[in-house]
Amino acid sequence: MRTDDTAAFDVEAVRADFPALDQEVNGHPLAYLDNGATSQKPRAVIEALRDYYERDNSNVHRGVHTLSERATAAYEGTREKVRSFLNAPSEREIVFARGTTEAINLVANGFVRPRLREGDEIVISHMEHHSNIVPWQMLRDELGAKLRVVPIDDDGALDLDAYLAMLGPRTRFVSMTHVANSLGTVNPVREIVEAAHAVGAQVLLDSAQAVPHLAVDVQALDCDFLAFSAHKVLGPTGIGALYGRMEHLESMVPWQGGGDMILAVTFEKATWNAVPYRFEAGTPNIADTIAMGVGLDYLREIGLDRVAAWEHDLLAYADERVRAIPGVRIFGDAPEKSSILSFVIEGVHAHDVGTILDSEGVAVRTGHHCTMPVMARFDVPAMARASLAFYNTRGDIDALARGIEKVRDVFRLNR
Ligand code: C6P
Repeated sequence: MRTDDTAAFDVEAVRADFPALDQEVNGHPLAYLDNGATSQKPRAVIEALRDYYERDNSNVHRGVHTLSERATAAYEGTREKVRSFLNAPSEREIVFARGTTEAINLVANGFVRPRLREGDEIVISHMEHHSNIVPWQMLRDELGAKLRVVPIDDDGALDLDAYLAMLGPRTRFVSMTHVANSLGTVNPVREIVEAAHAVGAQVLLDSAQAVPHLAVDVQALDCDFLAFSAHKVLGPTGIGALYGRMEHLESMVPWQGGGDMILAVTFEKATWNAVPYRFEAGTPNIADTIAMGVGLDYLREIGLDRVAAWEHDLLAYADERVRAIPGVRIFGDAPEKSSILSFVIEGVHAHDVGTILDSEGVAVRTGHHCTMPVMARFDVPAMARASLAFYNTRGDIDALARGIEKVRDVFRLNR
């Protein structure tokens, strides 16, 4: 669908672009509220995949034949789309990776590892996804560095004062989530970056949960690196991107060796290709990269301001509906919050909540959401999480609320 800034947001027109939303699950219309795990895909993305395989399928950067040239142009075209989506200065600052996890590991191994000395400190927060904890633990254990963890308060907000107090001459790197996947907290990333720079440290933002919901401008944020996954932002799985400041990328060693990342190879040595190809060893994920660009185009056409406003309203409605149900405890009440409603029903395991909700056609995620330290912080083994997208409606939220009432009925909590 096409919209302009003044047009009202027509959610039904948007929903018509997403074939998977139009189905019944267990005899009920699907209420897909698991967008934090992965978003549904608009028809344009699905068609881009099919078109590529039907017309342009060939390898990139290698052939002089027409198909290869078409594939290369479309593949490299996505680099420009990502650049413009993030407002990066140069498309050479966009590295394709399998997703957020691989992008963080690339920075950990290509940028931080060679600079890390024993006793140096890496700063993360208590609300990180495992993908932004484990790579740093691995470096810490191997190189004798320290991992400092910024605490969060009972609302799930970052303790900014504790963060500022943690920074010092030993701080080598800060890697922080932009939006927390289990709490929805939107972190004050501009302040986080500025304070880290003041002590000479660089910052990576894990924007996996930010990019689908808010406009992200790497120049305004002044971050050094930023990572996201296409599959959370309307695109396919298995592809994502890393933004890295050119001076940092130029200084980085390749992490994986193979085809496409070299200029010349002898048995004595290899010379590296230019940035960003130096970090993209092997035949890349061509079709999914192209489709990622189509997903970003789609989101831009709708407009992230409109997306944010719609989701903000929906989250407030969901919070009000769910909070009113007795025995429900909601986690994450930070002043700045985006699109996530995590909860438990007292006396019921989150997996049972998820199963009963599914029987009502409501898809939520249950478990630790790859944030076990967050579960420990709030002293629960697991949470249920409804995560919203711009194609969700108040009807989806009503279905969620009815489903929670059903859980309470099944467990005889309504008596
Ligand atoms: N969170 C969720 O249900 P990958 O798997 O590489 O695409 O993304 C990892 C990742 C990193 N950071 C954040 C903040 C994330 O939310 C995720 C993925 C999904 O919350 C799947 S565990």
